[in-house]
Amino acid sequence: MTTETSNPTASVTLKDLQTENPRWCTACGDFGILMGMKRFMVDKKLSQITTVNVSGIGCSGRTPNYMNTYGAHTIHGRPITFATGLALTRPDLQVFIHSGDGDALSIGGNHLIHGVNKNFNCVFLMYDNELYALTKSQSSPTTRKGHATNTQPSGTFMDPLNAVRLVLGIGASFVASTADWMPDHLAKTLEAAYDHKGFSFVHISQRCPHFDPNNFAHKETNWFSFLTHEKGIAPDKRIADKAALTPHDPSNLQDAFRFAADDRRYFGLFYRDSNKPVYDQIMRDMVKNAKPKNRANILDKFGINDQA
Ligand SMILES: Cc1ncc(C[n+]2csc(CCOP(=O)(O)OP(=O)(O)O)c2C)c(N)n1
Ligand code: SF4
Ligand SMILES: [Mg+2]
Repeated sequence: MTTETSNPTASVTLKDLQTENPRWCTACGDFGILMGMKRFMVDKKLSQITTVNVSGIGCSGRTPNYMNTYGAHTIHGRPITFATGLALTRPDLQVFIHSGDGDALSIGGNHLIHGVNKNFNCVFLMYDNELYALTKSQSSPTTRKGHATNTQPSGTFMDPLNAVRLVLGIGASFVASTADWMPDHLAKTLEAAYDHKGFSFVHISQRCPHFDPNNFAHKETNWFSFLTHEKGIAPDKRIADKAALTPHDPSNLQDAFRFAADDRRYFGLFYRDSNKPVYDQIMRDMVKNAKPKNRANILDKFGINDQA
């Protein structure tokens, strides 16, 4: 999401970013994502006054309240609308979108399609706890088959929607995947997403111990692999020696689809295309290059001529 102006202030610290205590359940994965965001901002020396965190609604939607930056907790499924306006009019700002699996793929699915396709400049964090948490455990598009929720108490009967495959199919220019319990990998993923110009889609496996305590065996490493490449994202340093590593060139779209469809989960950079046109840049260039028009009597040509 590289922006057009350089950082105008001195380094930010973790303390500067501190706000009220988050109202999430104990051990919620959202704490890890919040910390990953803060660490990334400190490492990258981002400014509080040019960073905007935008969210929809959900437990995930609370993050902007807990970062001492500018922010907007918007409405369910609509953070992309708000963020598009910011990206169009304020290229000097760093725009981060925080959206849950329900927010991004159910009510906001249509907006996600067009946001990804337009490739406007932002980092999109999809918190995937595989259910609607704030509204107390309903099935979401990513709920795993067989998992019981309040809306499907005898077990969800559909296969989950694969968000990574979906956005690759739409033509995303940047697709990466990480997890809330890997702070080092999460921060590096955000850094790679930020360095990319365009819509950077970051899928985050997120624990919801309150409604789904057995999801994600976060202490084990035998169910996933890190995608590795010199131009990719380095594996999480705390567990790199225990986890499987899979070489993958992030310019190879066909392989990206193959890994996305695999039963095994992969963390790392699936795909990056630095040449895809960026919507807000195109729009700004259009405005800049537009020829001035004489606006006098401009409405007359739309009038109905009674004499004709
Ligand atoms: C227009 C509208 N419809 C429905 C709701 C109720 N609602 C609030 S959050 C939510 C689902 C949130 O799920 P997700 O996006 O996965 O976020 P999580 O809570 O899991 O982080 C729903 C249906 C709402 N607030 N607004
Ligand atoms: S309900 Fe789940 S996602 Fe929401 S705060 Fe609690 S643990 Fe986190
Ligand atoms: Mg959710």
